Amino acid sequence: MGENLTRKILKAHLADGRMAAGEEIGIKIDEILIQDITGTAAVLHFEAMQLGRVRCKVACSYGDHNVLQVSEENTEDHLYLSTAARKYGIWWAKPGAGIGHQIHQEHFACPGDTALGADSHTVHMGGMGLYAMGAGGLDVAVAMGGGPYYFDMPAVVRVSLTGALRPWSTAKDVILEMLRRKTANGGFGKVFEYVGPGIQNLNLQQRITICNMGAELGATTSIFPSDAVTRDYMRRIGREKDWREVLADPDAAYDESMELDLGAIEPLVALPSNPDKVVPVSQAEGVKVDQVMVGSCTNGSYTDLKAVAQIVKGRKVHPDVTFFVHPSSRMDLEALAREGLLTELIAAGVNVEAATCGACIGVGHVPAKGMKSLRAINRNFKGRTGQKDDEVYLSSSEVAAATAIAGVITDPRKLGLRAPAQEVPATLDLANNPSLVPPASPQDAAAVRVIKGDNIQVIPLKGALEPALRGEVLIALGDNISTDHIMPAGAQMLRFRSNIPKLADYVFNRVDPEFVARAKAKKGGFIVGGSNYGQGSSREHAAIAPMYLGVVGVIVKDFARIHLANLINWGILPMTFADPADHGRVRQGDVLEISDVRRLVEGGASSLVVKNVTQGTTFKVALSLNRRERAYVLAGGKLAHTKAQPLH
Ligand code: MIC
Ligand code: SF4
Repeated sequence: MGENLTRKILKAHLADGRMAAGEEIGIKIDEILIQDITGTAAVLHFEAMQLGRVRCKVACSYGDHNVLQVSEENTEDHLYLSTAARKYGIWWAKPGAGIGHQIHQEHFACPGDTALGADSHTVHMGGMGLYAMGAGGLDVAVAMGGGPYYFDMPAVVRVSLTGALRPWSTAKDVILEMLRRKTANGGFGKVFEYVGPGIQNLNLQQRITICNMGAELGATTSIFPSDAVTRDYMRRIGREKDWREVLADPDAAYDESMELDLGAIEPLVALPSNPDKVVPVSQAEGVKVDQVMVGSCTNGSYTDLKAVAQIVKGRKVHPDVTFFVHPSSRMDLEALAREGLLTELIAAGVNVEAATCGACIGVGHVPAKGMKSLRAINRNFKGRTGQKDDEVYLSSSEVAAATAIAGVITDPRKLGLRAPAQEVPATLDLANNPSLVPPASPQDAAAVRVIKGDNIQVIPLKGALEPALRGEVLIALGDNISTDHIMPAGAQMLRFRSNIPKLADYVFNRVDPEFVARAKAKKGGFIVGGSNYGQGSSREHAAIAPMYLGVVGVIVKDFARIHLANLINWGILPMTFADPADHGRVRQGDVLEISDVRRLVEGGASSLVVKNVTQGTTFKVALSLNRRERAYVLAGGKLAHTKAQPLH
């Protein structure tokens, strides 16, 4: 039996462990991505390692989320990141260059490499034949220092694509169809490896869109081979020398397989408020919307912008709709402008905004109460726009453009237009990208001063695990709680990403504004949640800030991958209900007690008994920690554990 692509790349990068599904492995990382709202913490961790320069093939820091610098704290973060980048051997993409994933794809990504990013959508790079994952800042810092990245060996799913997309069906609809079939945690512990005759009919950017939004499946990552399509794209952008063929063996073995006929896919829409609430566009047709957006790392590329320009050409945005576009790369916008197509967007009344995450993360275009939005982006978790009662539909850029013209959700097949071709740019002048700044040479680096403003605060640590735990259930939640619910983003909060004591004041702010006061009054306690707890973003702040408020344990039905790793890294005990029915029995305000917990964790216990003191009952929870993770939890987190020794 031959080997699949995932195993081939992992084998070539294996630093520790055995590649059996579910067992922990450590891999060497080639390419690193950090950004301006997780990167300050990652760089602080890296500085604590005192290694001087990064020890990976390439690292780039992207000023992409806070491009508008709406507060001085954001600008201070950029100053810190840019000066640190120069000194430590990291590239710096200036605010306005675009969204990190797209810039990285264009400038640095090399097929066959491993990539790790302090952002969940780093999986984007899978579309170019990289094995790429998102992680918390602490894990990324270790990899920047040359240390292995540890995670559980995933099961590899063969997704066999046949046929070709019909007009008006897009790559976005392919990933929405995956979400419809598999749901938001259907990818847990899995890599989706796309193969089959259909992949020839998807261009590089379409493959990227599919892999990018694989994050919403909870997948470890997704990957396409690097083939003639990849080579053609890399030739166009002037990087053919970085191309290499990376394929699965023809007789490769897989852990699971599934089939998808591209020809059967139709335009789809995800209803509010989770990316897996997918229905055919016909079921949402006619819904009046106030806002339409095209952008994000999923839908902001040249391919999307060009499709939108072709649809709105000669038309006008509906008077009741604000239609805004955030390009994901300034180079892509430039390519569009050179073709004269930018004019079509402007003339139609589309607001062409900075190349940034922008409204995707609640910076700008916050809907008013009662407004509905349709967005060609990747996430519609409730409150993510900055409006706690928002109603966001997700779709392709084509459905979005048609809707912006009509004012109601519209099936673009009814426009009577020819479907726009899905194109990648003919060329990109990457060598002249004015927004990419190289690091100083090792000789010049010594003279570079890292500027750390007042907003860059030392990250607090937790104390060692207590002999026993006792505390109140501070909040009891249902399924699919995202890190956006736990530690919201948006302009108001993002300025405090480098200042945990201030940021912590917003934990669960949009779910329960009383949470922080309660956590402070009770001096911490427990969080109870349902299935897929911590889905979405990689932000380790969703672990650090609750830890700062005294949260000692989280008990849920099951966790999302990156958040689970972050809880362990920051010393919070992650537990799952042995009997999921117990989830419904625990109430906010119940006092829980876990006796002898420290000794049990030290002894490698795989389950614990929790006493519900208020109700006079007990229930069992599972504890799934390996030796390394136990050491972190016992010490009060990974940093606390490694304080006396180098981090890697
Ligand atoms: C997101 O899409 O939620 C973000 C903002 O890009 C996050 C990173 C963060 O919160 O800093 C992610 O996806 O990891
Ligand atoms: Fe930025 Fe949105 Fe992509 Fe996150 S999902 S990296 S906020 S564009």
